[in-house]
Amino acid sequence: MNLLLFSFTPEVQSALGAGQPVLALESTIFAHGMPYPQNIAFAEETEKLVRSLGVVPAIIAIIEGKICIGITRKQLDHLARGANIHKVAVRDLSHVLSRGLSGATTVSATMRVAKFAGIDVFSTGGIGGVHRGWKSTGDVSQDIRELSRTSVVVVSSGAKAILDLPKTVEYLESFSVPVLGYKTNFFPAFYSRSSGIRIEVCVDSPQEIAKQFNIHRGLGLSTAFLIANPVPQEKELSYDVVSAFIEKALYSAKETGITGKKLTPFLLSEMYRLSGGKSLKTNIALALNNIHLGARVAIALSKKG
Ligand code: PSU
Ligand code: MN
Repeated sequence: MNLLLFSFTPEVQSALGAGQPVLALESTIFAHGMPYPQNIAFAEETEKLVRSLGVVPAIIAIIEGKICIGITRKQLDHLARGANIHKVAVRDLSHVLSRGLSGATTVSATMRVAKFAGIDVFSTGGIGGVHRGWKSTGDVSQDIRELSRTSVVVVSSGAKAILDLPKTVEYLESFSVPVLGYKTNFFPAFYSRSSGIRIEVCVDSPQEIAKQFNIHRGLGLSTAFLIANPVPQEKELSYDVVSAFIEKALYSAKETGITGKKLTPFLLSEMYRLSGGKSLKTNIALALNNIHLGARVAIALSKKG
């Protein structure tokens, strides 16, 4: 590993050195998935929440050609404003690093960097997956591929509702990724608590997640664990309302010819516009809920040694 490519904040470095619990957080969720300046407030709140639980937050991003594990307030501001901030999935890492550019990491790149750094748990909003219309476009997120080969615990509210959820769940099975419902037997639909798709494994505590993950690793299995944690009930948006917005957002994307890596940020911003800001409130609530659970899983895993 070329350590010169990495930059740790002193807080993260000392926590990792001392074996204290650390929670990885991605930067695309706020840099490309939320409007400015609400995204700054969100990122700051995430760090505050993690610290209040006795865990060290590690926001992962690329700043001027360095992989940052933990970022400063100034770097956060730079990422949140979004000017010249690349969206960096695993395949984009070498390009962005070699040119000294800056970028926000998606689920796939954040997982990979967390693994490099020895961080076991990562909390996000929703993973990328199989896009609707995948049959003609072939658009399947790199997140799926990364979940199939990098063993970290990813705490999410399932996959974003803008996706083809049944297909995404099938892909997770094809790629041997364990999906654990947190106090649920249904795969969440991001903004809503359930997609109606059944999942087999339901867990009730961070300790149970840690126990299963330790067995998984003990067997030398290299896939990730996907924890599916539904949005809190009081913040959920009804599936019918959300579906209507998604249909409209997908139509606009088609009309304007938006595809590839621009598609997810475009659909999220359309959801924000069409819902009059409600989608953002729900997105923030579910992400904070996932961070809360992720921090508790990080503590449980650190106790296991
Ligand atoms: N979840 C959110 N908001 C986001 C994303 C996920 O609540 O913005 C981002 C994640 O970084 C995820 C990416 O990895 O969208 C997937 O993009 P794509 O579909 O292009 O692979
Ligand atoms: Mn894609």
